[in-house]
Amino acid sequence: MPDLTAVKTALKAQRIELPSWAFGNTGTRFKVFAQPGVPRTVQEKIDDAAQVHKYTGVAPTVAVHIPWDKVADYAELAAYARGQGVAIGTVNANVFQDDDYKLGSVCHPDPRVRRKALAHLLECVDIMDATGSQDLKLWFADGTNYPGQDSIAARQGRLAEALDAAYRRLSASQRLILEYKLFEPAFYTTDVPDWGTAYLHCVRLGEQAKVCVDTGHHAPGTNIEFIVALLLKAGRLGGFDFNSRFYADDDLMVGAADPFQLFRILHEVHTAGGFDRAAGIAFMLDQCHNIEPKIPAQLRSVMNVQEATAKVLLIDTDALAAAQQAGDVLGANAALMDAYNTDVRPLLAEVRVELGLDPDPMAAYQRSGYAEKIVADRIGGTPASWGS
Ligand code: RM4
Ligand code: MN
Repeated sequence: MPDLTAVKTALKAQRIELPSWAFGNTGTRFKVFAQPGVPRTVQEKIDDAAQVHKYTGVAPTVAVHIPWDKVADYAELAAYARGQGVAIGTVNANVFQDDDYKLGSVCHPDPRVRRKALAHLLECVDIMDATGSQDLKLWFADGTNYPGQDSIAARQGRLAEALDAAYRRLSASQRLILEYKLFEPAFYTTDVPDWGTAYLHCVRLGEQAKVCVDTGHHAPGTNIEFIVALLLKAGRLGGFDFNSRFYADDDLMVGAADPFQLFRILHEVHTAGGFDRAAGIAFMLDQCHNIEPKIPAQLRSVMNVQEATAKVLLIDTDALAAAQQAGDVLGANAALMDAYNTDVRPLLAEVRVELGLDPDPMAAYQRSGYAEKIVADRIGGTPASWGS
């Protein structure tokens, strides 16, 4: 059986990154439902993220999305975050919300648009230099809607050129994290549709290029843990964008739609030693809270990742290995299911108390009065939303 002290130590050491955009107003293409008390500025997004860290103790970094989180002085923003007890994490480039990008960004047929998109990627590395961020995360909405619309092969060439230039701009401690997504907004072809495409580009680029697995970016029924195991084995898993999906890129709370899938994914991470900080796996949330309150939803999400992690850490790996070696199919399956079926909430409550936190982050946050305070304080201004 795993040593409980070691399990607790691993849970205390876990780090989960929050997305700044989870705190702004979001919705679907049908409607964005505004919520009261939503941040008007990047600083207020950081304030809200800091609340999630305050009550969980494991979420000390906030990913930013540029230009949604554009400011004049990024070193100052990093200092502001430090003042709130958190740090700026991954810098996400955004080359999908400009009229110029109708036919794509770095894969666009017009070299002028490609230059503009690349300039933005390079600007994001400048921002990383100022904030001390390690990761540049690239997701491209590029693709085509109709057969014949553009050359699939030519677009791959243009993509490679832009990635090469962005990669060359990185310093030795920075990484380029390439994210794939099956479809949407393009419907016929997507220029980085799957892990294989992302992996091929990363291998060509070099060791500092890794793949991001966004759990919402696969076809229904895809075995994501298999992809994770392969990428880990190849040393090319940069990290996760965690969320839940029922149908497409739903961006719901991680572990909500299929907590067992999250457990299976994290089991592969554990098997490969990926919970070790040195493995460099980034555990990030990429979610939108359209109808639920945002800070509690982020708390719930962090707790869902912690619960799945705790269950994985409780797997009796010796019994599992012995059963696998002996061809004991049911025994091996039982070793996993025993851990999965354990109620780890009391264990996590203990971990929090040992960290000097409230055992129940959700209740502690609700009691704090912060939710009421931001509704009362944040009057006027423009609430943060997609595109601002
Ligand atoms: C994309 C992708 C990116 C995220 C944007 C908002 O679908 O998941 O990671 O930054 O959405
Ligand atoms: Mn994502």
